[in-house]
Amino acid sequence: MQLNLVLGAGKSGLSIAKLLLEKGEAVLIADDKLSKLPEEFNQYPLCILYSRGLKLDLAEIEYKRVIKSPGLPHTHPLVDKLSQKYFMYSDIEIAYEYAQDLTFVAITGSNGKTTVTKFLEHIGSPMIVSAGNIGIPLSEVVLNYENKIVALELSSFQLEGIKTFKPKVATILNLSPDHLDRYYDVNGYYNTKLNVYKNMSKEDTFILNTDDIQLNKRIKNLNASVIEASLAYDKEIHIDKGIVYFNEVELFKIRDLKVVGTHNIFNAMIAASMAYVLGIPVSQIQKRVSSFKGVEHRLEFVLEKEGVSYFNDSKATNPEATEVALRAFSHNNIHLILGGYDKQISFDVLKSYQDKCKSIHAFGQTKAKIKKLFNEAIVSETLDEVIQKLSPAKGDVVLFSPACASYDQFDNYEQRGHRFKELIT
Ligand code: UMA
Repeated sequence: MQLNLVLGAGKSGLSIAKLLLEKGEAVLIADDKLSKLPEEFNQYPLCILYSRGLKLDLAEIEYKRVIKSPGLPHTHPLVDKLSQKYFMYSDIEIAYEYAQDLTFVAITGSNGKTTVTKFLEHIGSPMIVSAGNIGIPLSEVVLNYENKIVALELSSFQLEGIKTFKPKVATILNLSPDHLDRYYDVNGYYNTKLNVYKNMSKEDTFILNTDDIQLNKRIKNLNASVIEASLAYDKEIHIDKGIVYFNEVELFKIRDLKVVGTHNIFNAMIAASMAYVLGIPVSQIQKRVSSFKGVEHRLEFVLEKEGVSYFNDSKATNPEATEVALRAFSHNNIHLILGGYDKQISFDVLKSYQDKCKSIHAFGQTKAKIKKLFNEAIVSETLDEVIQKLSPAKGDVVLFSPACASYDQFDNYEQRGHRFKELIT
């Protein structure tokens, strides 16, 4: 019996190993850090953990196939050696080969992938389930579901290792430089993204963002049927007087969205259009689009209380992320909450947004630094204290976008975001 080699035993490695074992395959797992497999693997006699880590002697054995975890770079000596002889499959490709009765919607791009994936799942739930880079390995979904549509977030790392993967609907949301530590240059990164449509044909649909110059410059050999989308121009998917249309069909009114910012109007357009192409009824699309509150901790609309809207943006762990959040609001009625662990970085980029804020609150390790930048900042020791001091009026926005990591008072940004939500509800 030939062995499958799984490189890396994180989320995707362990999950694809389990799927292969369930299908009766033999698996050798190698990982630099893992010394013992989780207990559930004891039930599989055809599974071995290679105890010496990702060592070059692993290349001496013959394999049926080699599956590489997305986080492992090609420059890793073992990966480099094995790739001279084997195709480096991603877990996505192998899971896809075992997927029965699942329909795939692939969502990639540099920004917004997670939001669009979650948005689409929200619109189409329970028929649509999410997976992929979002944190749920595709193999897990393949093992647990049949007859579903999978909204699959794909990173460039995952797209490096696909061969036959053929989504029914796909998009590349946008292209901007990222992961340049992994690619020789920006073209290497962009070209990997284009892999998402390489197996698509006429009966499949590719949604093309015609506003993205980098993307449109590079698209070639696209055999899928193309539906064009634009925030500014009259394409098939377009906006007219505050309403998003798919040709003549009204998908939703922008004023009904709970998520804020132009980038989120675009995310909603794409998710709603994908749902429409997949046959989700327009009435369901309209209803669900307006109840999507965003991805947790990313400019997430939490609630409206006494006319005040509360947003949790705990994921904003640097000033640039807070700047994006501030730009998303057009009115000057924000109560901004900043502060946390001191990474010794400057908050100066936020200075020009002072006029948008009715009050600025500072807490945690960076409170003095923030107070120095904003004279009027109200200083507190903790987030709990900040919430007690808040006094927003009807129509105002409370924005928790701390611009700092959370480690001074919390384990992580998720815990911090949950505390914020607890305090305001
Ligand atoms: N490892 C080694 N040697 C090394 C490097 C890693 O043995 O030199 C081992 C580690 O000990 C660990 C495993 O490899 O056990 C980690 O593999 P991985 O980094 O591929 O992580 P996974 O846990 O499998 O998670 C991956 C994605 N991670 C990356 O692409 C880095 C997750 O995306 C994804 O959610 C998950 O699969 C399920 O599909 C995360 C991510 O950061 C969120 N993605 C990047 C991004 O969004 O920018 C691309």
